[in-house]
Formats: sequence, structure tokens, C-alpha cells
Amino acid sequence: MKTGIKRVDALEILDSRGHPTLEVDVELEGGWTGRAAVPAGASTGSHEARELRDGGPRYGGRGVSRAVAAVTGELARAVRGVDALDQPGLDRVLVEADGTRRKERLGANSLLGVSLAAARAGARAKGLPLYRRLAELAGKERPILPVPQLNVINGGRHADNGLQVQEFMIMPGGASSFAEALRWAAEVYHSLRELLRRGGHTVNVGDEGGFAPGLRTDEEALEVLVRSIQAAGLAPGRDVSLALDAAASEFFQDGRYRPTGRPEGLTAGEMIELYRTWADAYPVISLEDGLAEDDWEGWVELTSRLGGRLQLVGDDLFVTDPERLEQGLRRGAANAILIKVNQIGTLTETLHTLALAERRGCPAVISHRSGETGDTFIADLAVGTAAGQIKTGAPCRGERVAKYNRLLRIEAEAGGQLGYGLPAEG
Ligand code: 2PG
Ligand code: MG
Repeated sequence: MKTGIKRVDALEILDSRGHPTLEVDVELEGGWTGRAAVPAGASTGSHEARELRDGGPRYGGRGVSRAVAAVTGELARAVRGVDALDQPGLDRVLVEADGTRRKERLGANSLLGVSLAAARAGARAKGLPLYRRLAELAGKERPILPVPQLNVINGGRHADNGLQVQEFMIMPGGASSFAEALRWAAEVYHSLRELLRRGGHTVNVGDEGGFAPGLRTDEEALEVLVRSIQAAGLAPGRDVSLALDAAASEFFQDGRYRPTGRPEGLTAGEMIELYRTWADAYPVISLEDGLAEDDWEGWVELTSRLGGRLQLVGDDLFVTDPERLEQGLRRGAANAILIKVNQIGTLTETLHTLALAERRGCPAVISHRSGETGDTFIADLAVGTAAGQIKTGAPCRGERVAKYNRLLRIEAEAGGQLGYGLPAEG
């Protein structure tokens, strides 16, 4: 069989934060090859699948030489001869080889590298661009270019300033193509830079390419964002809206929310009230991880109070896990899901969660991690699965821009055949 897996290799490389990560190569019997690099989070949810890291003195314990050994040893033996075109079968072999619920034995990073590299090799064997191959695997006839959420102001764990919200994002939903959306976003990004500079702020960038200014309050950040959209000649709320990732699990302690500067803490109800005032005053349309990963009661209240007007995205809450998504939808917690391939560990499981979300009318946002590489797999994933939304950082820093540029290329190569925006209902 020419599409059987012949060789699997792995290399310890660096991610965008200078931490080690895995790069995996898969070669098929017919000579087709695929390569994939694995991302890594900083504000990781406690229910995510586990990465395998070395511990010990190398790279401060973050080395992945054990994961390299898992890929080139146990996993390579397990998948040898398996048909790369049977992605569900291949991913089953990977999951069974590991044998644990959270993939802690061989590491979700090891499994994911093999899964994604094999998908690339499979696309080459079929002579398809990756997004077309992913559309085939997802059973989608109409791939679509996603609306990007671009993180232009960084706070929380991704920066050293006083901002409680980890990510302040712009969403150019009013554009008529992805290329126009990205141009608008870049123009807003530069007018933001200018406004911050004039206000005496540093314009150094954080982990995801957004500015990390020494702003004192989240409201100041929301204000300057609205002004920068206007300064770019665009209409806040119509052309460009705002999306936030509070990453609230990061500042939830002893039953209260304790962002920087609020040591007394806030209840979930007070947090919800704060979000309501923001939604009233600013063109915010999406809020991710507004509350903590296990605060189910708070999430239910948040969703019943603000779910009619905001997209409430579960990231740490759902960790791309179909069981947690099912539980959330049953209880009425959140109304959208963030999808991160390394939270679950294989392509097939990711597609499975996406399919469940779609069946339940739950929008999905395909996402990068704060630690990334030049790998652009998620750009193709967003298009092929017709998810409708992607978040992959600012229009700045090579590892972020690589994904946006890949989307530009997909749109251009399709010659106007692919739509832009949220998928049509129904
Ligand atoms: C998030 C992500 C990506 P991290 O919280 O959504 O922006 O951050 O990869 O650090 O978990
Ligand atoms: Mg998040």
C-alpha cells in the first residue's frame, strides 16, 4: 500500500518563547512526506491533555527529548504500515498506544505531532491542498475563510502590566474578504501603536504580538481600541468589533476572582456585572473564559445573563474535549467553544469535537497557543472545517503572521471560490 506509513522522525526544536517543542516528520511508502510542529500554552487549562516534558536541568525541565524518543520509538512502531489516508484509524492507533485518558504516558505533544504530520503527508498523497483534505475528513463541502480574532493588546499571563484581561482582540467581521479583513486589522494595529506611543506608552509586544502597554485598567484598553478603529477610518461595531479572552482561571483563587490590583476579589456575579458594563459601553461581541474552568454555576449564570448578546467562548472550560462540551451544553454553560489541537491531542478527536459543536449549534473558534512555531496547520483547519472563526494573535511576530499569510494564500489560490465570514446557519 503506497499510503502506508514508512518512517516517523522527530526533532526537538524551539517555539516562539524559546522553549523546546516537537517537530515530527512522517514519510509514506509512496514517498510523500509531511511535517508538523506542536504548539504549547502558558495559560493552560487543568483539564487539557498532558504534554510530555523531560524535567531535570536541560532547558529548565522543559526539554522534549523523552517525547522525541516516544515518537521515534513506541509510536513509530505502532503506526508503521498504517494507512495515512485512514486518519481515524491512525489516530485510534496513537490513542491506544498511549492508553491513558489525558495522554500523560507518551504525551499529547508526541501524539499530535504524528497525527498532524501524517495528515499533511496524506494530503500530498491525494494531491490536495491541506484545507481541501481537511474538508474531506470533516465532511465539509464548503470550506470558508474565517473571521480572525486578532489579539492586539496583551495582558494577564501574557504580559507584565496591570491588565486583568489576557487578550484584547479586534474582529473585522464587516469586511467582504479575508484579505480586506486582514488589511483593516493591520491598519487598526498601526493606529493603535501610534495612539499608545502618543500617550507615552511603550509599544513593545507580548507573547502573541499584541502591544503590552502599561495601561492601568481594562477600560483604558477598551477605550484606546475603539479610538484606534476610528483612527483607521473604520466603524467600531460595524466594520470591526471587539473580542476578549479574560482567561479567568488564571486569577481564580479560593472561590473568588482576584485580578491584579483587586486583592479583595470579586464574586462570579460581580464579574458578570463588570462584563455587562463593558458590553454596554464598548462594541464587545465575544468573551472567552470570562469565568474559571470549574465554576460551572458561574458559567450558567453568565450564559443566562449575557448569552443573548455575547458569544461566550469556553477555552479552559471545555479544553476541546467532547465530554466537557456535552456537559456544558447540557447545563447551559457557554454558547461557543475554542478549539486547540494540542488540548486534545489528535486531529480526529479535534474533528469529533468540532462536529459535536456544529450539531449542537455551538460556534467554534480555531485557536493557536501562546507558544507557537511557523507551522500553519490551524489556518487550513479553520478553512477546511468551515469553522468561521480563528484566533492566532496580532498581525505581528512571524509565528502569528505565518497563519494569516497562509489564509491570504488560500483565499488567493481559490480565486474567489471561497466565501469569508461565519458559516451560514442550518
Ligand atoms: C488562550 C491561549 C491562546 P495559551 O488562553 O486562549 O491565546 O493562551 O496558549 O497560553 O493557553
Ligand atoms: Mg483562552
